[in-house]
Parts: sequence; structure tokens; C-alpha cells
Amino acid sequence: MQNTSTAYSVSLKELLRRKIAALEQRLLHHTESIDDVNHPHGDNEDDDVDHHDGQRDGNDNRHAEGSPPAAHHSQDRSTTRDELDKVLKKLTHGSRTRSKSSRSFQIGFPMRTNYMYSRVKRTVNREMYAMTLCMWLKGGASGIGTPFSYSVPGQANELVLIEWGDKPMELLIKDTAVILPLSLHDGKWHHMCVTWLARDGIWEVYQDGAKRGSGENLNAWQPIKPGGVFILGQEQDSLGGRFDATQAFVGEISDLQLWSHTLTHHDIYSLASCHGHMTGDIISWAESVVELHGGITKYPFDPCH
Ligand SMILES: [Ca+2]
Repeated sequence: MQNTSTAYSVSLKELLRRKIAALEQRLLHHTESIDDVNHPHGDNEDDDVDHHDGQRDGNDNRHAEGSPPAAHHSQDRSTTRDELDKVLKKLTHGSRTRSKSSRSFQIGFPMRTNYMYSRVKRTVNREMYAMTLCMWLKGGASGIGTPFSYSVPGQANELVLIEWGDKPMELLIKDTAVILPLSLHDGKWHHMCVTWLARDGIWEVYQDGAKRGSGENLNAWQPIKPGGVFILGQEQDSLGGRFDATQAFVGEISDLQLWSHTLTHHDIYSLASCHGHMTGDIISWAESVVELHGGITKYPFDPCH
């Protein structure tokens, strides 16, 4: 997957380089054509006309005749400015495209193993009294396994999303589990979110922007601890390790975000219907954040395209 990602960024760089070169060429061409206009009807001639005008009657006409080149001149200048604006816009757009592409990817877990995993190079810095976890997910027909797990020292199951054995998908917070009524086995991409509040332990689950379930007393009043390890694709029995192949995730993940607050139904609907993009304050999906191990695949992908 290293190669895919390198090739991808190289081709993007090449595309940008070519775009800039083409724009430079256009700008140069344009500057030359302005010079061509200026030389035959240069400023000196305009001065001459003005000089004559001062000595004669009916100079208004002459003056009017003298005006068009001057107007043309300033028009060219504004065209040049437009051209420069375009270059700047393209350059800005270019970098925006680049940053969009750094989050437009998916990771794939083709087989159930105990060695394919992705570590998210982020942690929780202070106790979390609320959270929202969202992702685009495509699961296989059999049990999905563990797309997401967060363990902290002393508690391997601080925050886990798991579907294994004959059980449906569950959300675990510190070993307390609730069933998430989701249907993710059709081999299609789905957007899913879970929200949780320490106040009364209120939780909600959404699939494709619609609420599928909710409840309370899920670890009420107990915050999610900081300083842990985020792993995608495996369930941790110890901090960052001791994976079990039977609990491994099989499928694809994209645009995973984690917030330390709850998103509204409206926010989640916007995300799922691609009407807006928001990034998590704890985890924001980006190539630089997601570390791949054991042969996970990575491809350019935009779930909203
Ligand atoms: Ca386990």
C-alpha cells in the first residue's frame, strides 16, 4: 500500500506541476501580446496627441480618437490582473485539492487475520464526557468483526465497536455493551455514527443519516479515559495488542471521524447525505494519521463522490 500511496501523491504532484506550467505559459503569452499592443501606439504618441490638442480648436475630436488605445491599455491591464487572479485561484484550488485528497482514501481488510491492523496516530488528551464516532463502512456478508477499538491502560475495552460470533454489532464502553440495530451486510458502503453522553449514559446510533436506536445508562457519569490507543480492524486485549483473528474486521473503512462531543441528528444527516463535511477534534481522517500494518490495502476513495 506504500506504493499505491506514493504513486498517487506523485501523480497529483505531476498534475499540479503541469497545471502551473500551462498557466505560466498563458500568462507569458498574454504579457507578450500586451507588449505588442503597446509598442506601435506607445505612450509617446499619446503625449504627442495631447500636445497638439492644446494648440488647436476642435481638439475634442482628436482627444476622443486618442482615447481608445488608452482604454484598451487599461482593459489589458485588468485582463492581466484577471489572469493573475486565475493563477492564484488555481494554485489555491490546487492545494485545496491536495488536502481533500489526503482524506479521500479508504483502507481495506481483505482477510480475517490477527496481524492486519491500522493504528490511528492520535489519542484522547483529557477525559471525554461525550463522543461521536462516525465512519463510512463496507462490510462483508459474514460477521464484520471489530472496525474500531480504543483501549487505555487497565481497560482494553474502553470504547469498542464489535460484531462477532452470532451477535449483532455492539458498542462497548468499559465492558458494558449495547446492541446496535444496524444492517451492514449487503456489501455496500454505509455511513454509521454512534453518539454517547456521560450524562445519563445516553447513546444513539445512526445508519445512513437515520436514527436506528438509542438508549441510556451506558456507563452513565463515567468519562472515557485519555491516553489510550486507537486501533482499526482489531479488538485489543491489551493496550495496542493481543489481537484475535476471530474478532478481526473484514471490509473497508473510509472517512472515520471522532469528536469529543455529540453531533446533532442534523449534522449526522448532512454527513451521511454528503451535504457537508466535518472533521473530528479527536480523530480526523487523513493519510498522515492512519498507520497501516500487515498488508492492509489503501486506495483513493471519496465516499461522497
Ligand atoms: Ca478480544
